[in-house]
Amino acid sequence: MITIALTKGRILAETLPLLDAAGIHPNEDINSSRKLVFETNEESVRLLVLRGADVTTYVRHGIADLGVAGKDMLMEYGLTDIYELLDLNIARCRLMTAAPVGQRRIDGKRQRISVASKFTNIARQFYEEKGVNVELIKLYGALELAPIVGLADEIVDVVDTGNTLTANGLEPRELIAHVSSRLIANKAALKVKYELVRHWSDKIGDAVRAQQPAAAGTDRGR
Ligand code: PRT
Ligand code: MG
Repeated sequence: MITIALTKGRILAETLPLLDAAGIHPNEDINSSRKLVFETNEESVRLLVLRGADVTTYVRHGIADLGVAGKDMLMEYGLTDIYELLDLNIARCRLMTAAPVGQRRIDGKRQRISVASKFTNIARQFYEEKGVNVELIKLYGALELAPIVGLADEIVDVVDTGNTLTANGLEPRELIAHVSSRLIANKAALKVKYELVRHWSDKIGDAVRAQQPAAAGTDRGR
């Protein structure tokens, strides 16, 4: 038996076609169901549908053997007991800093700046490497509000089109990392269930290459 933890939301929408091409078909429509566990046409494959941050936890603890999560989540929560097997080349975006349009950057080397993010580990490391002093404020959503109402000078968030920043009077500043979703595996499962894990990661890898032959491994320029 192999258990695959999927990230719900926009990643799920792009993961299901890959699983389909790999020959994994859930026994019911994941999108219209409120269930969290799904059996599939493959007796040996079961799917869990979770929040991105929880996918890393389930895989780390070996409850799920494989998982699909954004690189942002892997960077934030770390790869302890986890292997990154494949870049699925889906749900691409960028981790960026952002600030109100035209707002002058406070000299963070002299003065502490406040940064709001749900990615506080990533943010801490990024500013630390630049020698900028930050006070980090952990938020769980609607980050774009924080600089407007004076809760923070800057935010660290994932950006796709940038429309959400623009709509809230913000502009992207520094690129922290390019993000796409990854297939991850529990390290112990990779040894104990090597054949099954290898079989399905190969199938999913084939599906990735078939879906995006030209774009694989490259940036779409956004
Ligand atoms: O539910 P949760 O609070 O965790 O996040 P969410 O609802 O914002 O996103 P969700 O659950 O659908 O997917 C989260 C994962 O998708 C992230 O871990 C990323 O790996 C990936 N991803 C890809 C994105 C985006 N693109 C993205 N654009 N996650 C979030 N966004 C947000 C962005 O922060 C902005 O608020 O979507 C909004 C629209 O983006 P723009 O730049 O196109 O306006
Ligand atoms: Mg969501």
